[in-house]
Amino acid sequence: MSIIKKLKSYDYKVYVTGPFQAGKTTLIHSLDPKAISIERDMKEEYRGEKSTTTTGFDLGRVVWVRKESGFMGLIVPKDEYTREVSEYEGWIAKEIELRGVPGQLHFKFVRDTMRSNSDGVLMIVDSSDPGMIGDASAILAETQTAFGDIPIVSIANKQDRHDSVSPEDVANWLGVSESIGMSAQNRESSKDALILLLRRIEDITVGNTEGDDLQKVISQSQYI
Ligand SMILES: Nc1nc2c(ncn2[C@@H]2O[C@H](COP(=O)(O)OP(=O)(O)OP(=O)(O)O)[C@@H](O)[C@H]2O)c(=O)[nH]1
Ligand SMILES: [Mg+2]
Repeated sequence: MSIIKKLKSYDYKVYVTGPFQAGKTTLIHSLDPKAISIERDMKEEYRGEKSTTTTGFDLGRVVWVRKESGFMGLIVPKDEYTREVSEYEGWIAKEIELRGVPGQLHFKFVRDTMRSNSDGVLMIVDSSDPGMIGDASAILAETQTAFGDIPIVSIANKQDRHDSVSPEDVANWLGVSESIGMSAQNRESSKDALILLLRRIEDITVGNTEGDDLQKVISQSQYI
Protein backbone atom coordinates (compact mmCIF):
# COMPACT_ATOMS: atom_id res chain seq x y z
CA MET A 1 0.00 0.00 0.00
CA SER A 2 1.42 3.39 -0.96
CA ILE A 3 1.97 6.18 1.57
CA ILE A 4 -0.74 8.26 -0.15
CA LYS A 5 -3.26 5.42 0.27
CA LYS A 6 -2.37 5.13 3.96
CA LEU A 7 -2.88 8.88 4.47
CA LYS A 8 -6.26 8.93 2.73
CA SER A 9 -9.25 8.92 5.06
CA TYR A 10 -11.48 7.30 2.41
CA ASP A 11 -11.54 4.46 -0.10
CA TYR A 12 -13.21 6.39 -2.93
CA LYS A 13 -13.58 10.09 -3.54
CA VAL A 14 -16.62 11.23 -5.52
CA TYR A 15 -16.56 14.65 -7.15
CA VAL A 16 -20.04 16.22 -7.46
CA THR A 17 -20.28 18.86 -10.16
CA GLY A 18 -22.85 20.51 -12.44
CA PRO A 19 -24.28 23.95 -13.15
CA PHE A 20 -25.68 26.60 -10.79
CA GLN A 21 -28.59 25.46 -8.57
CA ALA A 22 -28.69 21.93 -10.04
CA GLY A 23 -28.90 20.24 -6.61
CA LYS A 24 -25.31 19.27 -5.72
CA THR A 25 -25.38 20.56 -2.15
CA THR A 26 -28.86 19.08 -1.58
CA LEU A 27 -27.67 15.65 -2.78
CA ILE A 28 -24.67 15.61 -0.44
CA HIS A 29 -26.79 16.63 2.58
CA SER A 30 -29.43 14.02 1.71
CA LEU A 31 -26.73 11.35 1.90
CA ASP A 32 -24.88 12.81 4.89
CA PRO A 33 -26.95 15.13 7.07
CA LYS A 34 -23.73 16.14 8.88
CA ALA A 35 -22.03 17.29 5.65
CA ILE A 36 -20.42 20.71 5.77
CA SER A 37 -20.95 23.36 3.10
CA ILE A 38 -19.36 26.69 2.46
CA GLU A 39 -22.03 28.80 0.82
CA ARG A 40 -23.78 32.14 0.99
CA ASP A 41 -27.33 33.44 0.65
CA MET A 42 -28.15 34.44 -2.90
CA LYS A 43 -28.53 38.17 -3.48
CA GLU A 44 -31.27 37.68 -6.06
CA GLU A 45 -33.96 35.12 -6.75
CA TYR A 46 -33.23 32.41 -9.29
CA ARG A 47 -36.36 30.97 -10.98
CA GLY A 48 -38.58 32.43 -8.28
CA GLU A 49 -36.54 31.13 -5.31
CA LYS A 50 -33.97 32.74 -3.07
CA SER A 51 -31.75 29.89 -2.00
CA THR A 52 -28.09 29.56 -1.06
CA THR A 53 -25.19 29.03 -3.43
CA THR A 54 -21.88 27.29 -2.86
CA THR A 55 -18.88 29.59 -2.81
CA GLY A 56 -16.40 27.08 -1.39
CA PHE A 57 -17.23 23.40 -1.31
CA ASP A 58 -19.42 20.68 0.22
CA LEU A 59 -17.83 17.83 2.12
CA GLY A 60 -19.80 14.74 3.10
CA ARG A 61 -18.66 11.37 4.41
CA VAL A 62 -20.62 8.16 3.98
CA VAL A 63 -19.90 4.45 4.12
CA TRP A 64 -21.01 1.99 1.41
CA VAL A 65 -21.81 -1.27 3.18
CA ARG A 66 -22.65 -4.56 1.47
CA LYS A 67 -23.03 -8.15 2.58
CA GLU A 68 -21.48 -9.29 -0.72
CA SER A 69 -19.71 -7.46 -3.49
CA GLY A 70 -22.46 -8.02 -6.12
CA PHE A 71 -25.14 -6.36 -3.99
CA MET A 72 -26.24 -2.73 -4.21
CA GLY A 73 -25.75 -2.30 -0.47
CA LEU A 74 -26.56 0.64 1.78
CA ILE A 75 -25.17 4.14 2.05
CA VAL A 76 -24.82 5.09 5.71
CA PRO A 77 -23.65 8.48 7.00
CA LYS A 78 -20.15 8.08 8.43
CA ASP A 79 -21.05 9.20 11.96
CA GLU A 80 -23.97 6.73 12.07
CA TYR A 81 -21.73 3.93 10.80
CA THR A 82 -19.12 4.71 13.47
CA ARG A 83 -21.79 4.55 16.20
CA GLU A 84 -23.27 1.30 14.94
CA VAL A 85 -20.19 -0.40 13.52
CA SER A 86 -20.80 -3.67 15.37
CA GLU A 87 -24.04 -4.16 13.38
CA TYR A 88 -22.01 -4.34 10.19
CA GLU A 89 -19.50 -6.93 11.34
CA GLY A 90 -18.46 -9.12 8.38
CA TRP A 91 -19.89 -6.70 5.78
CA ILE A 92 -17.77 -5.04 3.09
CA ALA A 93 -17.40 -1.37 4.09
CA LYS A 94 -15.94 1.33 1.82
CA GLU A 95 -15.54 4.88 3.04
CA ILE A 96 -16.64 7.50 0.54
CA GLU A 97 -15.74 11.18 0.49
CA LEU A 98 -18.32 13.31 -1.33
CA ARG A 99 -16.85 16.55 -2.59
CA GLY A 100 -19.27 19.12 -4.02
CA VAL A 101 -18.15 22.22 -5.92
CA PRO A 102 -19.76 25.54 -6.92
CA GLY A 103 -21.82 25.57 -10.11
CA GLN A 104 -21.34 29.24 -10.96
CA LEU A 105 -19.04 29.28 -13.99
CA HIS A 106 -16.70 31.93 -12.54
CA PHE A 107 -15.77 29.55 -9.70
CA LYS A 108 -13.86 27.33 -12.13
CA PHE A 109 -10.71 27.79 -10.05
CA VAL A 110 -12.48 26.20 -7.06
CA ARG A 111 -13.70 23.28 -9.18
CA ASP A 112 -10.15 22.81 -10.46
CA THR A 113 -8.69 22.84 -6.94
CA MET A 114 -11.11 20.21 -5.59
CA ARG A 115 -10.44 17.53 -8.20
CA SER A 116 -7.33 15.81 -6.91
CA ASN A 117 -7.54 12.06 -6.24
CA SER A 118 -11.16 11.74 -7.40
CA ASP A 119 -12.27 8.24 -8.40
CA GLY A 120 -15.57 9.14 -10.06
CA VAL A 121 -17.92 12.02 -10.89
CA LEU A 122 -21.61 12.73 -10.41
CA MET A 123 -22.58 15.36 -12.97
CA ILE A 124 -25.87 16.87 -11.73
CA VAL A 125 -28.26 18.70 -14.05
CA ASP A 126 -31.66 20.26 -13.16
CA SER A 127 -34.10 18.55 -15.57
CA SER A 128 -36.51 21.46 -15.23
CA ASP A 129 -34.01 24.17 -16.18
CA PRO A 130 -33.24 24.17 -19.94
CA GLY A 131 -31.75 27.64 -19.49
CA MET A 132 -28.72 25.99 -17.88
CA ILE A 133 -27.92 23.66 -20.82
CA GLY A 134 -25.06 25.87 -21.98
CA ASP A 135 -23.44 26.00 -18.55
CA ALA A 136 -24.05 22.27 -18.04
CA SER A 137 -22.28 21.47 -21.32
CA ALA A 138 -19.38 23.75 -20.42
CA ILE A 139 -18.97 22.08 -17.02
CA LEU A 140 -19.25 18.60 -18.52
CA ALA A 141 -16.56 19.45 -21.10
CA GLU A 142 -14.34 20.94 -18.38
CA THR A 143 -14.82 17.78 -16.31
CA GLN A 144 -14.18 15.31 -19.14
CA THR A 145 -11.03 17.16 -20.18
CA ALA A 146 -9.66 17.38 -16.65
CA PHE A 147 -10.32 13.79 -15.61
CA GLY A 148 -9.67 11.72 -18.71
CA ASP A 149 -11.36 8.36 -18.26
CA ILE A 150 -12.66 8.05 -14.69
CA PRO A 151 -16.41 7.16 -14.56
CA ILE A 152 -18.77 10.12 -14.97
CA VAL A 153 -22.47 9.45 -14.27
CA SER A 154 -24.91 12.11 -15.53
CA ILE A 155 -27.87 12.77 -13.27
CA ALA A 156 -31.21 14.27 -14.36
CA ASN A 157 -32.19 15.86 -11.04
CA LYS A 158 -35.50 17.36 -9.81
CA GLN A 159 -37.59 14.60 -11.42
CA ASP A 160 -40.22 15.40 -8.75
CA ARG A 161 -40.99 18.74 -10.46
CA HIS A 162 -43.97 18.79 -12.83
CA ASP A 163 -41.95 20.81 -15.36
CA SER A 164 -38.97 18.41 -15.50
CA VAL A 165 -38.04 16.63 -18.74
CA SER A 166 -37.14 12.93 -18.88
CA PRO A 167 -33.64 11.57 -18.15
CA GLU A 168 -33.38 10.69 -21.88
CA ASP A 169 -33.98 14.33 -22.78
CA VAL A 170 -31.32 15.44 -20.30
CA ALA A 171 -28.88 12.95 -21.88
CA ASN A 172 -29.67 14.53 -25.25
CA TRP A 173 -29.08 18.03 -23.82
CA LEU A 174 -25.64 16.91 -22.72
CA GLY A 175 -24.82 14.74 -25.72
CA VAL A 176 -24.16 11.69 -23.53
CA SER A 177 -25.53 8.17 -23.94
CA GLU A 178 -27.50 8.01 -20.67
CA SER A 179 -28.64 9.98 -17.69
CA ILE A 180 -30.16 8.77 -14.42
CA GLY A 181 -33.38 10.29 -13.08
CA MET A 182 -33.19 11.43 -9.47
CA SER A 183 -34.59 13.78 -6.87
CA ALA A 184 -31.82 14.99 -4.57
CA GLN A 185 -34.44 15.77 -1.92
CA ASN A 186 -35.23 12.05 -1.76
CA ARG A 187 -32.59 10.04 0.07
CA GLU A 188 -33.40 6.72 -1.64
CA SER A 189 -33.00 8.04 -5.15
CA SER A 190 -29.82 9.92 -4.17
CA LYS A 191 -28.44 6.70 -2.71
CA ASP A 192 -29.22 4.69 -5.86
CA ALA A 193 -27.43 7.25 -8.03
CA LEU A 194 -24.33 7.19 -5.83
CA ILE A 195 -24.25 3.38 -5.74
CA LEU A 196 -24.41 3.18 -9.53
CA LEU A 197 -21.33 5.36 -9.74
CA LEU A 198 -19.55 3.34 -7.06
CA ARG A 199 -20.25 0.14 -8.99
CA ARG A 200 -18.78 1.73 -12.11
CA ILE A 201 -15.69 2.66 -10.09
CA GLU A 202 -15.37 -0.89 -8.81
CA ASP A 203 -15.86 -2.35 -12.29
CA ILE A 204 -12.77 -0.44 -13.34
CA THR A 205 -10.85 -1.39 -10.21
CA VAL A 206 -11.54 -5.10 -10.74
CA GLY A 207 -11.15 -4.89 -14.53
CA ASN A 208 -14.76 -5.49 -15.67
CA THR A 209 -14.87 -3.23 -18.73
CA GLU A 210 -18.49 -4.00 -19.69
CA GLY A 211 -19.90 -1.68 -17.04
CA ASP A 212 -23.46 -1.69 -15.74
CA ASP A 213 -26.63 -0.87 -17.60
CA LEU A 214 -27.60 1.67 -14.98
CA GLN A 215 -31.40 1.44 -14.92
CA LYS A 216 -31.21 -2.37 -15.12
CA VAL A 217 -28.94 -2.47 -12.10
CA ILE A 218 -31.42 -0.45 -10.03
CA SER A 219 -34.32 -2.73 -10.86
CA GLN A 220 -32.53 -6.08 -10.60
CA SER A 221 -30.01 -5.82 -7.81
CA GLN A 222 -30.44 -7.18 -4.35
CA TYR A 223 -30.25 -4.31 -1.96
CA ILE A 224 -27.92 -5.40 0.79
N1 LIG B 1 -37.88 20.23 -6.46
C1 LIG B 1 -36.59 19.97 -6.22
N2 LIG B 1 -35.78 20.96 -5.80
C2 LIG B 1 -34.48 20.66 -5.57
C3 LIG B 1 -33.95 19.36 -5.77
N3 LIG B 1 -32.64 19.38 -5.49
C4 LIG B 1 -32.35 20.65 -5.15
N4 LIG B 1 -33.47 21.43 -5.18
C5 LIG B 1 -33.55 22.87 -4.89
O1 LIG B 1 -32.75 23.55 -5.86
C6 LIG B 1 -32.11 24.67 -5.26
C7 LIG B 1 -30.60 24.56 -5.44
O2 LIG B 1 -30.12 23.41 -4.74
P1 LIG B 1 -28.60 23.27 -4.32
O3 LIG B 1 -28.43 21.90 -3.79
O4 LIG B 1 -28.17 24.40 -3.47
O5 LIG B 1 -27.90 23.39 -5.75
P2 LIG B 1 -26.33 23.45 -6.09
O6 LIG B 1 -26.15 22.64 -7.32
O7 LIG B 1 -25.53 23.08 -4.90
O8 LIG B 1 -26.17 24.99 -6.45
P3 LIG B 1 -24.83 25.92 -6.50
O9 LIG B 1 -24.07 25.68 -5.24
O10 LIG B 1 -25.39 27.30 -6.62
O11 LIG B 1 -24.08 25.51 -7.73
C8 LIG B 1 -32.54 24.67 -3.78
O12 LIG B 1 -33.64 25.57 -3.65
C9 LIG B 1 -32.96 23.23 -3.54
O13 LIG B 1 -33.93 23.10 -2.52
C10 LIG B 1 -34.86 18.31 -6.19
O14 LIG B 1 -34.50 17.15 -6.41
N5 LIG B 1 -36.16 18.69 -6.40
MG1 LIG C 1 -24.08 24.07 -3.92
